Amino acid sequence: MYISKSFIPILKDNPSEAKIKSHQLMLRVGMIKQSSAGIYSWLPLGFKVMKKIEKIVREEQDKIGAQEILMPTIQSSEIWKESGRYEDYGEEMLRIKDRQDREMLYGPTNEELVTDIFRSSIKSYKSLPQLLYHIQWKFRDEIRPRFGIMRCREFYMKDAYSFDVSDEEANFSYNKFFLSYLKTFKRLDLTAIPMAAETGPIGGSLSHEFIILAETGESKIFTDKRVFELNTDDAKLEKNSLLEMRKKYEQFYSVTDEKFKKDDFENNVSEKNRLITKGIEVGHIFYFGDKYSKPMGASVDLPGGKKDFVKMGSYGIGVSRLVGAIIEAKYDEKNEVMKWPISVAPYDIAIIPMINKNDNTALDKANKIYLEFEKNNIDAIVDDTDENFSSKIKKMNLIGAPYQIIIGKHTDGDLLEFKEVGKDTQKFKLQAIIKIIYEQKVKN
Ligand code: P5A
Repeated sequence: MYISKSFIPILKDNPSEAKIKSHQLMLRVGMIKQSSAGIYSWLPLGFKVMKKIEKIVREEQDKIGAQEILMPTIQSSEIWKESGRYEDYGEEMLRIKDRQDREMLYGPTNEELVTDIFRSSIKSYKSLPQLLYHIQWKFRDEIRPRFGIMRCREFYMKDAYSFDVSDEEANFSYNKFFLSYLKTFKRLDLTAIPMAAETGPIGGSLSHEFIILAETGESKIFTDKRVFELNTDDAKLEKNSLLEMRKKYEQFYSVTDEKFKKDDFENNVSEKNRLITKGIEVGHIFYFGDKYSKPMGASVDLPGGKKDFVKMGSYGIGVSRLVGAIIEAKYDEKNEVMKWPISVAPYDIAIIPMINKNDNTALDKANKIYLEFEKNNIDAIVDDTDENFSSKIKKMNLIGAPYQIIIGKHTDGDLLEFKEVGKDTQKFKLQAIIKIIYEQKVKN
């Protein structure tokens, strides 16, 4: 992409309405545009990042055997009346009437709809487990939408649902999602900690929020620092291995403030390991047994001839919120430098030629490099405008490609000035640069 042809409407200064750095950066580089309170359009740069996040989320769902479907955004109130949540959900639900005067709603979540799909087709324990997911817009009429796409009214969520024959099997499904969440967030270069949490309007007896640390986060958390040293490297997709993984995480006290008990915290965590801070909830998983399957009559035949209601869980990831969460984690607001993880970067590398009037040498060189990158599936952005060098650097620092090539006075022969954002400039030949970027991309 060439800057002169792009739709990347960059602002000179931080917009005053933005209170946190992700909201500032997203408006500043034109990733999003507000269309009404808590409702946003996604412009090319923002949309590119969100689509890359979505792809990683999808790949990790597929790896645990979840099957992708797509349910509509508009739902009928009937199924919500069956589950009993139509009244309970309150003002956050956007209720709509169609021309026949039928009560409809814009889905805030899909437990009812997916249970209806399940019950119409699956009748036997032999077809279990079923893990279904979709990635779809949701609407919640939040009382105070704020922080841009972090807490908005219309947002993009991956929501998955599991159906099992028993509590034990359902626990296995729950643990598969637990693992897949840790792997997903790791690929996004985030450290997300699973924390025991309240279940709220979704309901159920067991729940974990996945939280990344950030001063601007809305969740207060109490945790044992040692939980940050854990990883999932030895976890396999089998019952015992996943139980071990859950145990490993649950041995360390980690809760959100709704679950916080001072005595438990102080008795379980030595003073030097205590961490009380704030974080952003990027995912939330729930186990609620037959809370929906029972009132909605979703049962299966069991081996002995009896029937039972299926045991269900649901599993959410805030795909659009993650764009903001990554910025909160990676943006150096003081120096105005963003560095996207290569796995989701809108561009892999920025090419910054210093263009002098009546001399196209630098731009010609930039074009050649661009074509070479294109051949190697490296997505570059070139600043082909005639702005001065320092404003070009500023702009590219905000856009946040993790690598930069500068073509200027010091570019001699085949050696290019190459830099990984945040590190020193080095001189490399183009083929060496391609190799470095290629290897980083493959790793992710
Ligand atoms: C789980 C999947 C649910 O809705 N039902 C289906 C369950 N969980 S949740 O915790 O309420 O939401 C899941 C994730 O969605 C993101 N999220 C939001 N993102 C932006 N703006 C909002 N207003 C918003 N509300 C929820 C969060 O990342 C949350 O973890």
